[in-house]
This record gives sequence, C-alpha cells and structure tokens, in this order.
Amino acid sequence: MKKIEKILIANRGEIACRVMRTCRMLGIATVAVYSEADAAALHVEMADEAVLIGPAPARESYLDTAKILAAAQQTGADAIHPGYGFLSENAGFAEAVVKAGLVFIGPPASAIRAMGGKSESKMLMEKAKVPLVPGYHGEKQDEKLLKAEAEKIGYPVLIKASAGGGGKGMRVVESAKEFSEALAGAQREAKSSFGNEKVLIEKYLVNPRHVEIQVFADQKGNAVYLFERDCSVQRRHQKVLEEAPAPGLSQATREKMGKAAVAAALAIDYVGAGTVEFLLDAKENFYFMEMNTRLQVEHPVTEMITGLDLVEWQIRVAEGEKLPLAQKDLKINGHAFEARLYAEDPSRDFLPGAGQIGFLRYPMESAQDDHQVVRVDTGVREAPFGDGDVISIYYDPMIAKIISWGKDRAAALKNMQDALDNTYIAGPKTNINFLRALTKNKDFAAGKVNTHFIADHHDALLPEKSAPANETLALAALGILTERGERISDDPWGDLSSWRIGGGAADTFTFKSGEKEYPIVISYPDLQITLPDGETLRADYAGSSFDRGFAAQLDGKRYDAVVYRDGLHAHVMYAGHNEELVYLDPLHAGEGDEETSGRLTAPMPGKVVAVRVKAGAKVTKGQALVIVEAMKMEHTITAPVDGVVAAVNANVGDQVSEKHELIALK
Ligand code: MV4
Repeated sequence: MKKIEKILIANRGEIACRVMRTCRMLGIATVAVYSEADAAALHVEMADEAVLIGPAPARESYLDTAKILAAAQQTGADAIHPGYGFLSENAGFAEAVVKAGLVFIGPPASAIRAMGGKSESKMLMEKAKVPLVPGYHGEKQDEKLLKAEAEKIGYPVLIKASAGGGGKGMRVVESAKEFSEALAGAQREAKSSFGNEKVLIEKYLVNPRHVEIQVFADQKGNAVYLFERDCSVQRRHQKVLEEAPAPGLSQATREKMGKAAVAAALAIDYVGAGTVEFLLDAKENFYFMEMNTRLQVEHPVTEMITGLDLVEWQIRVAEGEKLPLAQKDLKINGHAFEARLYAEDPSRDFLPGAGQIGFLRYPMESAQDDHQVVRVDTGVREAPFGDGDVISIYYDPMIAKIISWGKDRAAALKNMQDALDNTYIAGPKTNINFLRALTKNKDFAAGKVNTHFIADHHDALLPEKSAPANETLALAALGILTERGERISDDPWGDLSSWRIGGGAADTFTFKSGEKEYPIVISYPDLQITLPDGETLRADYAGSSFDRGFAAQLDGKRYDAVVYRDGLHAHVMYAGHNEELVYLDPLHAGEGDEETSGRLTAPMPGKVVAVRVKAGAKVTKGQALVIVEAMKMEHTITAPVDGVVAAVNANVGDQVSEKHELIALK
C-alpha cells in the first residue's frame, strides 16, 4: 500500500475544484493544469501548484496526454485524477499514466476498453447475466438480417449506433415498412458522427426512466453498490436534474439492480468508482444501457444520501486499500437532488451560451443536525470588482451544481426550491428560471419522471414570455433610482427625494419587455410607485442587503433585490425571479435594441458552416439564413420577419465572434 501524497488533476472547473476539496481534507497536495483561457480560473487559484499546458482548445491542452504527463513529472505528482469528460474514459491515457510510473485514479485500461463499445459491452453483460433490452447486437450488419432481427424483436424497435451515445444515430422504427429508410439514416449518422456505421437493434421502450447504480470496487476483488440515481430529466440527451434515491422504486428492485450492477463490475475486473446505467420501464423491469467508467457529474446526490465522500474512496482504492464499508453497512439516509445551472437559453432549444458572468450569488451552503442541506459545487465565481469569470465556448457551459438534501423527497425538494430561488445570476443567458419551474412542477413533485418529462411538459416549463409582474417593474425602477442615489448617500431614496423637493415631484422610468413598454412613475417624497395597470405601491428603503443589491419594502413586504445593468439591459433579480428588461434610458435615447434593428448577429462565437442567402434576396419569416457551428452544435439563424437581405457579412469557414453581424435585413 502506497500513500498518495500529491495528485495532479487532469481537468478544470467544477470537477477539478471538487477533487481538490477532498485532497485538502486528506492532506494531499494538489497540482492543477490549465489552458491559456483558464489562467485566472478558480481551479488554478485553489491548487497548491499549477502548470500551464497550452492554448484554449482542449485538444491542445486538457486532451493532450504528453503535456499532462510532463506536468506531472515536472511537479513530482504521484497520481493523476482525470475527473470526468476529457481523458477520463480514455484507455490509452490510463495506460500512459501507469507506464509513466504514476497512479491512475480510475479503473484499469482493460475495464475502460471493455465498456467502450456498445455491442461489445452488451455481449459481456449478457454473459454476466445482466438484463439487456431484447435485441440484436451482433457483428453481422446486412440489411436483410437486421430486418429479420427487428421482426423477431417485434415493432416498435430502436436502431442505435453501436459506437454511439447522446442519441446520435438513433432511430425509432414503428413498422416494417419504415425499416430500410430508418436503417440507412442511422448508418449515415453513425458513420459521420463516429466513423463507424455499425448498429444494433433493440425493442423500443416507451417512456422509460434512466436509473443508474453507483458501484465501487477495490483492487482485492470486492465490490459494492451505493444505490441508485434517477437521471430521467434530460434535454438533448444531457442531464439537468438528478436525484437519489429513485422516486417510488421498490426495495426489491433496488436490490436486484444493485446486484446486477455489481455483477457487471466484477465481470470486467473493475476498480474504483463506476456507474451502471439502466433503462427502467413502468413495471420496474430494468435493462443495461452502458457503464460509465469514471466518477460522474451527479455523484454528489449519492454522497448526500450515504454520507460518504466518493473522491476519498477513489483515492483510498487507488492506494490499494480495501473498500471502507461492506454492502451490509451501507444505508440510504433521506433524499437528495442536484440541479445543473447552465449558461444556455432554454427558450431556444437550450442553445449553449457563453460570455462573462456579470452578477453571481449562489445560495448559502447550510447544514441541519450535522447533515449538509445545501451544497454548491462550482468552478465559476464572480471575481471581485465585477470582473466575473467567463463561460468560454471552448468548454462545457455548466456554471454550478446546486445540491440539496432532506429527510424525505418533499423536504429535499423544498430545500432545492429555496436554494434556486436564492441563486442570483446575470450575464450569459442561463437555465435558472427553467430549473425553478421544473422543481415547482406538480408532476415532478409527485415523482412522475421519465425520459420524456421535459418534452411532455414543454409548455408548462417553458412558458411564453409573459408581462413582467408589478413588483418586478417596481424593483426595476427602484434599482435605477438606487444607482443614481448611491452616488450621494446611504439612504439613496430618501435623500434623493428630499433633495428633489421644489424640483420635479415625480420621475418616470420606462422599461421594455417583448414588444411592450412599461412606464413606472415614482413620486416624491412619499415614494409612491404607480404601475402601468394603475396599481400603486408604497416603497421604503430597507438598506443595502448584499453586495450591489438593495432591500425594499413594497407595501410592507420585504424584497432583497439586485438590478444588474448591462448597457440597456436591466436584469432584475429577487427571490425566485430573474427577468431581463430593456431600460429605455432617457440619457441614451435612440439606441434601439437589436431585435428591432434588422441586424442578425451570431448567437455565440463559432464557425460559419453555411450561408443560404445572397444580398438582395427576399426572405420570409422563419427562413434559414446562416448556420453557425459552435461547441459541436449547429445553430441556425433565421429571418425574424419577412424582408429583403441588405447585406451578408459572413462566408463559409469564417470564425465569428458573439454579436458579429452576419446579415442585415431591410
Ligand atoms: C432507449 C430508449 C428506449 N428504448 N433504448 C437515449 C440515449 C442512449 N444512451 C439511450 N437512449 C435511449 N435508449 C430503448 N431500447 C430511450 C432512450 C432515451 C433516453 C434514455 C436515457 C435518458 C434519456 C433519454 C431520452 C430519450 C431517449
């Protein structure tokens, strides 16, 4: 048994920070690696030592095995933790680490390889008697045979790319007459995405749940399961909200799934933390999907219900120690949720976002009777003096994970709702309001989750933009008033109004949301606010509640608010609310907002992959004009109205920055 004294974390952001937290607790020194884009990042600040490994693109830094190994040698690290993503499931990397005489904190390369291919891993699991979705996952790929297999399975079937993941190369086939076309489509997509057109065919499960089992194995052949997580709530095949245990799962099924997952791990001589993913149908039949041979993003919910530190277990196992606990010693305590805060725009099909954080306040981490109730895992902060971290286009747009615990599901959910209500963020578009709607949804509260949850509840979770609430408008106006008053005193509203006596007796603040304008009148010295619908509210200043915020009483009710201004945009934030309004500042009259100006800009930095129109072309509302690729996804810029193309400022292959004008419309 060899004690690990210094760990290099071959990753960035939230996971790098997470691993370092445990290292600190265990007295293990840490080495961060970072790209040029991350020189000021939190994970670099947290580490004992940090090594620059290259430019921003991950291929030239976080995915460069040679540079990472050189950083480990140079700093005398004795182990490498890969985190998740990047090189965490790269068998070649695991091998290279060991060959360099270092400890790889993860499974052996052979186990990573065994689970690397969909068809191959299913073959192994079949042998280990882990239940599979009825289907065909053989080598032979001629159409006639595949179609006969589909017939045998019975429609509907699902064609999946063998090398696939993330839903790419997947086709549901309802009947025999659709088979050939669907197969060709799946093969084409598989070829272009994975360079391999091999497919497998499965019985298509209707509305399954995604339930996964956390497993742990040591180097002595012991393995346990740390129960399940339900990760059914996904969009674009990416998880947004996870929980443990799975709501409504029977104890009998839990045990069966746990034992199947342990059998899967033992079948491939697994070591360390792993996750066996299953699809679960309404009758609690479960089927192996794949095994993730790493620690996962959502591991905190397991930590919250078991009271364990999974990174500590990973390190102990890597040192050669026996698993700290046996199966009989493991118990579920309460319930936990994890919500992933992303820079993305839910109203535009969750388009990933990028940009600088302008304002950021996470909910307070808290504990109750020695049990942590709210936890925030992040690698992103609002640096002092408003110089916020940048969510870069080069990496994953996750900002933070908000994790909650409670003695039962209802208590944990309430704690999550409160934590999300107290998360204040402005800058790039985020999914904060979406997460709030999700956790307040009745079906979600009832535990009725499955993999179609977001699609099935689309309208409730993503409502059309509605008129701002009166208190939102009132606080927006008070925010502008505070901005002005702060320059003169500690009681900005009171002094402003007394100072004004004899001058004007009222001010009008006009905001725009959607197409509508909302004038708000504040009269002095009584601070009476008149809203566009005629309602009036009496305002009292209640202090500057937190950094750059203010507290207000509106007709006696207290609000802790922040109005963050980014040019003409005013982000109004108070408990449970996050709304962007346009402030029609009389000092900047005439600066129209973009939406009405006919300038179509790049939604994010990226590469132009298609230009569909020429100057002078007549276009109709909704017509695709330009396609920009960013973060491996294509974003189509469409005409917002009927019009004529005045100018095209984009060529295929151009690298464009955010807000670069692509098309001008008349
Ligand atoms: C399925 C399925 C229904 N039946 N397989 C989607 C991604 C890939 N990893 C597996 N996926 C699915 N496989 C059969 N036989 C439904 C899905 C699925 C899904 C699975 C897990 C989480 C979210 C999902 C969203 C849509 C479809």
